Amino acid sequence: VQCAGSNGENDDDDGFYIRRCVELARKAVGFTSPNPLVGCVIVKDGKVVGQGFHPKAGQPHAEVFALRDAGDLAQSATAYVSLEPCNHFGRTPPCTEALIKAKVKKVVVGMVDPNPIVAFKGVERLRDAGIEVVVGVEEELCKSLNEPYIHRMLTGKPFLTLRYSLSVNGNFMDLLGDGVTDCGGYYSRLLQEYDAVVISSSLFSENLSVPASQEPGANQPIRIILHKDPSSSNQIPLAINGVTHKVIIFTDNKTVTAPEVAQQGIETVALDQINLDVILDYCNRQGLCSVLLDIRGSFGEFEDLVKEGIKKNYINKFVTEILPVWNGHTEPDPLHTLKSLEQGAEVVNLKSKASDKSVVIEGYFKL
Ligand code: AOF
Ligand code: ZN
Repeated sequence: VQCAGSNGENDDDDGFYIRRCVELARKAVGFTSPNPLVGCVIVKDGKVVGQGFHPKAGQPHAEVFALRDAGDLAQSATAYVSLEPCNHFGRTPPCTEALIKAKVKKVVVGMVDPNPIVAFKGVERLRDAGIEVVVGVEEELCKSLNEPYIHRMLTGKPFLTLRYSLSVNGNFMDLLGDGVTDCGGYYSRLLQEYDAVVISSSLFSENLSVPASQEPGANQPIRIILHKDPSSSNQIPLAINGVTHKVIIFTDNKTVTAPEVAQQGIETVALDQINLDVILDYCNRQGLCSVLLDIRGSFGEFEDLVKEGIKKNYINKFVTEILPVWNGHTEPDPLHTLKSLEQGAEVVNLKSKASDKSVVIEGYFKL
């Protein structure tokens, strides 16, 4: 690939190639946890001679694929990586050694790896080997690529997003504006980015849509089903028939799941109390970096979780969809109690996107 006006030697080109790394890294969205999304490009004399991305935990890192792609051309070339190359033996050997062995001349790094085993050590190792290293090119972009990974690395908790739909006059709604089945719709794309989605068991009993990413070959998040209503215990296995993605049911000790649940290989976790601490700890132990709390169905099941999330600063992000409907659901809604909470929460970095079906607003809780 010839890039007009780039020779890999000036700062503008550095940004260009790191943006290309991020583009490559995104090909694996949803598949890399607990590992980050990483892309790598090898550039020589203004030409891309190798590129790669990290496809999945356990598989080689981005640099290894890019170096393989470049072959001998990697010698004296510049390697661009969206995340600091690792300097440790994990499931795979250190990328620093692969870069040194390939005799690259320079390495441009998007951001330092927040993983304490790696942080700055990768950069140091490369510099010790006489390689020129530039750190922090398109850093904000690289950070936004790996929000969940960075958050879990720094806090030991998965990145948590709250999703819900409202009518234009602010009532909760079960519906999704673009429908779960719309490929390319915001909901399907949103799901694809998450490792787990927490849903209400009433989505099954009320015959609402069970979330799945519709994009071809997309990541299907693990469904965590909250099962707190004893009266619906028999409906779960019936509705789960035909669902091929991984499902975990969290029950409180008062509810029992029907024997068919276990027969379908669905794991049931019985808890004294279903709360966010337990859900997030469980996900963290499973190596899941991101969790979507999808508020539909039985709103009451989410009320305490949302309250706990706001109180303990566990909620990182919200995604609100406003539907072209007046009224909608009139039941008590999960955010209702929050209206009387003394504690407020500041949200920042708002973004909105309108289609003919809805307006989607997202933003971050200032933690
Ligand atoms: C990179 N490039 O493509 C990735 C990196 O168990 P391992 O061997 O896969 O190591 C996982 C750690 O390596 C992960 O936590 C992160 O610090 C780093 N991931 N590093 O230079 C990559 N995936
Ligand atoms: Zn590595």
